[in-house]
Amino acid sequence: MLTIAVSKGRIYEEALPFLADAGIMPVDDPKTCRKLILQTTREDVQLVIIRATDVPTFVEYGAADLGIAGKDVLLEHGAESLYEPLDLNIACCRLMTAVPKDAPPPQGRLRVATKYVKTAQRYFADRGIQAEIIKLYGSMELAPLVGLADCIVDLVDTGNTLRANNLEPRDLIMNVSSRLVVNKAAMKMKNQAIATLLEQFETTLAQR
Ligand code: PRT
Ligand code: MG
Repeated sequence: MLTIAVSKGRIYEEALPFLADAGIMPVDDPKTCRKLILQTTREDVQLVIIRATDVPTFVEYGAADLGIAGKDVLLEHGAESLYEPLDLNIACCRLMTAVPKDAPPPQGRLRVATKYVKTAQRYFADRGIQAEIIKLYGSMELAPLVGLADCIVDLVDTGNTLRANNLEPRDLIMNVSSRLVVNKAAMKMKNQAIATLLEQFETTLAQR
């Protein structure tokens, strides 16, 4: 049995065609069904539906053999313990700093609100910028508007969320896409099955 960890938000939608091309169609729709383990049209493959940020953890511990996760999540988690054989080039966006429009340069130590604490710490430290990182779990855009932070580090796609909150993107930290990750032990123990799946995913990628 192969277990694949996916989150049910935007990555799931874009991952479905890859899975389908490998003959993997979930029997239930995670949007309407509350099951967390989904059987698929392939008897030897099941999906586990989890939070995007939990995907590296499940795969690292071998609770899932494979997973699909954003590079943002992998970098923040520290994914040295995982193989990352494929860039699926889906759920693409940018991790950026953003600031209020027309804000004066902040005085003293920069306050940064983000859920990407480690990534932000590393980014500012590499540039020799003294930054106080304030961990938030959501609605980062609000922080500069209410004086909690001078800037935010968050994902940007269309830029609509920033615009709607009178913020503007400043510096690109990295381009983000979703990656296929594989548990290291599973790569050895289930090599045949995983190699076949990787080939199928590669074919799908090449056809795009
Ligand atoms: O469970 P949880 O809420 O933590 O995760 P989720 O349900 O959001 O997970 P899911 O499956 O949707 O996947 C999240 C992953 O999608 C991220 O880790 C990224 O790798 C990827 N992704 C791609 C994005 C975006 N684009 C994106 N635009 N994740 C979030 N956003 C948010 C962003 O945080 C901001 O609030 O969309 C807003 C910005 O979008 P624009 O278009 O207004 O710029
Ligand atoms: Mg979400």
